Formats: sequence, structure tokens, C-alpha cells
Amino acid sequence: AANLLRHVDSMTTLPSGAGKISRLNAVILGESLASEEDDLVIPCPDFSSKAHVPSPDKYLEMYQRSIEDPAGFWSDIAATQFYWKQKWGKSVYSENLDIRKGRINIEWFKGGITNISYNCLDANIAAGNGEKIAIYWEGNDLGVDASLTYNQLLHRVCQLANYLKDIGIRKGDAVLIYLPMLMELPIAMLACARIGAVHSVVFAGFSSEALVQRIMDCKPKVVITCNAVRRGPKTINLKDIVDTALAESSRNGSLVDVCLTYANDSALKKESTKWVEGRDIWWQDVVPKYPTTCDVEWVDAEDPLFLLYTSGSTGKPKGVLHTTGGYMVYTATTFKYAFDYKPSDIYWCTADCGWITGHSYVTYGPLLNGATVVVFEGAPNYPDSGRCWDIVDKYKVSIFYTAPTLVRSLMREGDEHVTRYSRKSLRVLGSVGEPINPSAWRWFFNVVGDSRCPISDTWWQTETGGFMITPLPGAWPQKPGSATFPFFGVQPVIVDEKGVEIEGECSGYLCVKNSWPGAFRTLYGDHERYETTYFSAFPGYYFSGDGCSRDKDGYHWLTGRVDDVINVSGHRIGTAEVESALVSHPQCSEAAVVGVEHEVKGQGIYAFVTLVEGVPYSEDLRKSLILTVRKQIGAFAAPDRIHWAPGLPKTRSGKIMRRILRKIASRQLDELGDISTLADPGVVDQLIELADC
Ligand code: 6R9
Repeated sequence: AANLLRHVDSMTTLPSGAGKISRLNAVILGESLASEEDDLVIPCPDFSSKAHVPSPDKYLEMYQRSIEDPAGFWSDIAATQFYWKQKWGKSVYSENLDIRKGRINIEWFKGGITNISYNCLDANIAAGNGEKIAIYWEGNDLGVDASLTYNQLLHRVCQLANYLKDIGIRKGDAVLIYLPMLMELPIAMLACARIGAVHSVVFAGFSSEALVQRIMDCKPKVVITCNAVRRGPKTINLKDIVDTALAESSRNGSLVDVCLTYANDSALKKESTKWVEGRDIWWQDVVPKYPTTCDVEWVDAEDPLFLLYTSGSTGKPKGVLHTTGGYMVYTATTFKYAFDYKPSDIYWCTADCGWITGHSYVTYGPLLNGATVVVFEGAPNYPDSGRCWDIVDKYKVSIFYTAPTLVRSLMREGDEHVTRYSRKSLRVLGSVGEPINPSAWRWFFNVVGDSRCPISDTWWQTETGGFMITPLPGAWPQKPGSATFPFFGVQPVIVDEKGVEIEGECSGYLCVKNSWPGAFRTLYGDHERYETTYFSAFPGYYFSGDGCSRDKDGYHWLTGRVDDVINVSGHRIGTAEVESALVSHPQCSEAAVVGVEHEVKGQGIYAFVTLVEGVPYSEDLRKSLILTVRKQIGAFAAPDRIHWAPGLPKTRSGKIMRRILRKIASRQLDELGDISTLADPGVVDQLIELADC
């Protein structure tokens, strides 16, 4: 904090003045950090003067208090901005993040009794916002749209909550939600929360096999889905995927009693939907018959709110568990400050509720603030590459939050798709999911935001629940590509490979020293894996899995994952998951997957495969290997490249040397390094020869 203090201090003397980025030289992806260092984007004085945090000084004052007195800082916010049926007990929080001192444990507001659905809906209505629009829904096809006020949203949520109670769902029961971006998705999440059920949303791009894996882990009694969805020019039959998954999971002993299916008429007619009598129920046949009021199930702050599966470095996805009170306070507060949210804003986050971004910043964070949220069903380039800006103009979106991969893909299509729309409603832009390279940052800032909207490049994770390192718009100068400084209450540290904290200008592993209210509490059913994955590598800290450097001014620059997780278009994929899908193919005996730089997706998936003895490599086999991954995980995890590897580079003890594979995959052949420790160094030449095969 002392470092941060010094450098922010020196920034207050920076010349003020709004503006364009001084240097707009053409930049290539992955350019070096050094060339960016003096590239400061100074916030507009007019913007800053109206911002929640108008200056570095104000930030510092709040940040310092949040670190010196976390209990006071967070309990003031919790007590004044949220409804609690009963206040928490004596201690605001308790934590042990040090594995050497025993079990890892994080609790916030324990003993406090509340309900997040009540705080999203009833509390805003009581404050006079009942007739304010909660959700603008924009369908995939032009001209298909709908909206709900806070009153209407509450009614819909209550009807579903009553139905779920009626079929026997109780506090603590898991409910699996497999829905695309229909309004019914946030409705289903809020209905579960209202009755204390634990939702587990599975991104509707996951395959049936991935769905089975999740059903087997959390054993829901009910699955909520829809018959089909339109995405761009395609119609995807989700119900078929669910049917296959439910048949398989019941064979494996996990029986789902009810499959509540929303009839998404614009995608597929009811009559054409396959049906399992006795298990399948049309949402529209039952839910609207229930009363529009539903008593809230008051829960403890530490009662579970949801499970969300994410990829790790082994094949089995991890069920990240978030609880109620801390998550509520944290998502709402980060939303307010990192986007400088004001009640007049119209907010659009392009993320799907199947990922953490959709949980925290489509549903909970914004609704807790009483915001108006745009929910978009479709694809951002359909019917053409101007769709996003068409939506921005249509709803007068003022805060637009998206992923670098989308920025890069739109950037390639040319400025005219952007500039033919007004976009004058835009005020704040946001980025999430992966590092945003400076050239994409500049394009987003200059072209989309007309050089007047600050960009909040928010670094965080499924595990962190909410933003950890993020700009606060208007508070301080930005550097394109840097996530800047920690949010209130967060103490990030950079450690070396021995786990020793490094001060000042440095690079290393990004850890966090303390707990924050939005932190995940465990991995569902596997607290030991929680402790070993996140708290054992560097004892005393939470280890994020990311690399990070800090520049001379204290700005943070995220450099990507340092573990076996790759980030494709902002989606986390474990290399082990893809490998295990590949080796399940009867003709593949071994696979090794690495990430390679990809112009649009950030990282692409590059798979080395060894075939079963005697099987020749062919184009058909390549296609069928890719299809296997699509089937087991989902289309988004399909390898970009298959590289036939008669042998893989292994040490004498049989460990695959991924370092070498990464170099071969990115064709950095003069940087292979020492290959003498390989059991058979000859395989390297062989792989290089086959690279373009
Ligand atoms: C929110 C989310 C987490 C991983 C994380 C990191 C990468 C996310 C980033 C970023 C650089 C940012 N990541 N935001 N890297 N700058 N602003 O994406 O959660 O799906 O769990 O992914 O994404 O590598 O470790 P999740």
C-alpha cells in the first residue's frame, strides 16, 4: 500500500485535460510492456467531477480504510445498502488463508439473515423503483424484443419460486439451469435464490456429456431448460441435448424428476419438441398459474447461493461454491464503483449467464443496484457486425461491458460498422475475460467510445466472485492494457517461485493476501481440492493461477494463466479436459494440448495426438477427433489445430515436456531450449517435420 500511495500521489500532479491517446502508432498483438509505459489516458475533468471516486486521493482514502479496517469498511456498506432480516453476529468476518495454520476458512457476515432475491427485487420496489425497467430483452432476430419492470420481474420470479416449492424443492436443494439468454434465465436464478435453493447454471454451449458430468456431481432434482434457441442464423435444439444427458445420468444413478422446459416458440414449435411423459413439463403450462407473490426463505449470509463449474488443471471441472451475504455485498459494490453506476444508466453486459460474469454482472450486481439491464439472446455479428451498436442506440446503453475477443473480432470488420451508429449514449466501457492487448484497447476507446469513455478492464475470476483489480472510471489516468489497481479491500501481491513477495517493479505469480467478501468458500464436495489448488502453492496466500507484472507506477499488467488452463475467447478450458476427450477416441492413444496465440480468440487450442499403433493419420480422422471434443465438452472447446505426433517429447520419467510443445506449436523453433533431458530427443525433429502435415 505504501508503494501505491507514493505513486498515486505523484499522479495527482499530472497535467489534467481530457483526451485522446497521445500515441496512436499501429500496434501488433502482444507488443512489449515497455513501449506502453508512458502512454497515459487522462480522464475528462468533467467525467471525474461527477464520478463516485473523482480522484486518486479519494480512492486512496477509501482503499486505505478498506485495508486497515475491513470489518468497518464492509459492515458500513452492508448495513446501509442492503436489507437484513437480522444483523450478523459479533464478527463481521473470520478467515484463515494460511494452510500451515489449519483448515482454510472464509466467512463474512455470519449470522446475518437476508435473501439476495429480496434485495434485488422487493427492496428496489420498496424504494420506489417498481415501474423502472429491470430487463430489456433483445432477441436474436431483429424486431424480436420484450421488457420487464421490477414489479413484473418480481411477479415472474415468485410464480416460478412457488412452482419449484410445489414440486418439493427446498432450501439447500440443487437446481440445474441449462438455458440460453432468455429472460427466463435470470428469472430462474432469482427464483432459486428466493427459496434458498442452490442454482447451478450450465452454459448452454456445453455438450450433453459435459452436462452429465455436472448432473452427476450436484444431483439436481429438477433441470430447467428450453426447447431450442436461435443463435445467429442457426437454431440449436437444446432439449435434445438435455434428453441425452438425462437418459445417461439416470443410467448412472442420478435421476432428475422434472425437466421444466420453456417453449421458445420463435426457435422451435412445441409440437416439434421431443417429449418424455411424466418427466417433462412445459413452463408455460404450469408456472403462470401460480401466485405472483412468494414468501422469501430467509437464509444465513453463509448459506450457499450457487455452484458454478469451472475448468482447472485436471480433467474434472470444479464446482465453485459461493455463499449469499458476502457475494451480495461484493458484487453490488464492485458494480457500482467499477462502472461508476448511476440510476439513470442503461447497462449491457454481453456475457452469458452460464459464466461467472453473467452471474455477477448480468444478474446480481446490476439488479442489486436497481439498474436497467439489457439481456441479448443472439450473436454479436448477426445479422451483421453492427448489431452491438444497433442495440446500444436502440436502448441508449450507457455502460457496455464485453470481452477482448469480441472487440478484436469487430475491429477486424472495419470502423464503418461502428461509426454508422451514434453511440452517443455510451459513457463507460468494460472489458473482461482475458488480457486486453493495447491495440484492441485503443480501438475500443477511440472508435467505439469516441475517445470519451473510460474503459474498466476488470481482472477477476469465477473464484473471486467479483472484480479484484480494476480501474475506477474517472479516478486516475489509464494505461491501455493495464487493469490498474486493486478494488477496495483487496490486497494483491506478486510472489516469486518460492512464494516470496516482490516489491516495486516486478513480475511473478499473482496472489491475494487476505479474504474479501465475494471470495468462494469451497469447491463443492471437495474442500481438500480447494485447499491444495488455491492455497498450497504459496502458503499464506490465495493463488490465482495468473501471472502479473507491476510497472514503475504500480499499475498491474495481467500476463495470462501460468497453469494448465487456457483461455479461449475468454472461456476457461483445462488442457486436461481436452486431452481426456481426445484420448477417449478409439484411435487416439495419447494427447497433449497447449494454448497458442490467436489473433481473435486470444488463445487457440493446439493438440498433439498420438494414434493407436498401425492407424494412419488422415483428414477424416482429424475431423473425427475434433468432433469428439465438441461432443464431450462443447463447440467452444474444439481444437483449432491437430498435430499428428507419432511420439511426444518426454522426460525419462515419462513426463511430457509441454514447454517444448508450446514452442513447436507457436513455431518458435529456435527457442526450444535444452532438449537433452528427453528420453528420445529425436521426436522433436519428427514433430517439426510433421508440423505442416
Ligand atoms: C471473470 C472471468 C478467469 C481467468 C483469470 C484470467 C482471465 C479474466 C481478465 C483476465 C486479464 C482481465 N481474466 N479477466 N486476464 N485481464 N481483465 O473471466 O472468470 O472464467 O473464471 O476466468 O480469466 O486468466 O484467471 P473466469
